[in-house]
Amino acid sequence: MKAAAEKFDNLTVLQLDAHSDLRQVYEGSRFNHACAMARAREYAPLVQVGIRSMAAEEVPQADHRRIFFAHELYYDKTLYERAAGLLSENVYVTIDLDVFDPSVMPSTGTPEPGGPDYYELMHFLRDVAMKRNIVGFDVVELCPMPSGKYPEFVAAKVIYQFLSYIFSRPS
Ligand SMILES: [Mn+2]
Repeated sequence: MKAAAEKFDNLTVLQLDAHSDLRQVYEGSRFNHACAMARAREYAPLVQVGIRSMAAEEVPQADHRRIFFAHELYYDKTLYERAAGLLSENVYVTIDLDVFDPSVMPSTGTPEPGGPDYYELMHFLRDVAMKRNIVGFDVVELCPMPSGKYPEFVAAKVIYQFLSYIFSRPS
């Protein structure tokens, strides 16, 4: 994200995640996974989508015009358009797989109930890829379980499908 912010003007970081990850410091480190978006925001403005878990100390850190909670998205799908509308032309997308409901993606370190399903989230990613220039993305937090491998296929398909959306954008 730092490199993308150096290379591209007018960059926004779009975070899809169950967790806001806005702690300044966690367990003695500024670079703990719980601090990832506090660090990202030092380089580019953030839009956060699918959030449903925050520590009390993170609430005042959040920009409440730019955070879209899962329980609000569940009842009002037009909020996805509003989130997309906040993005600048260049967008870096960080996808924490725990953004999905655990019924879709159970293999994460910190699953949280109440997230969007596969079609809902991929529809949003397609919309973003059609309207904006995606300069990079990451997919994190896959934590495979011995009991079944379908979540690994979900993760692979998210990457494959998002790449297809990005490269099919009309020029
Ligand atoms: Mn997360």
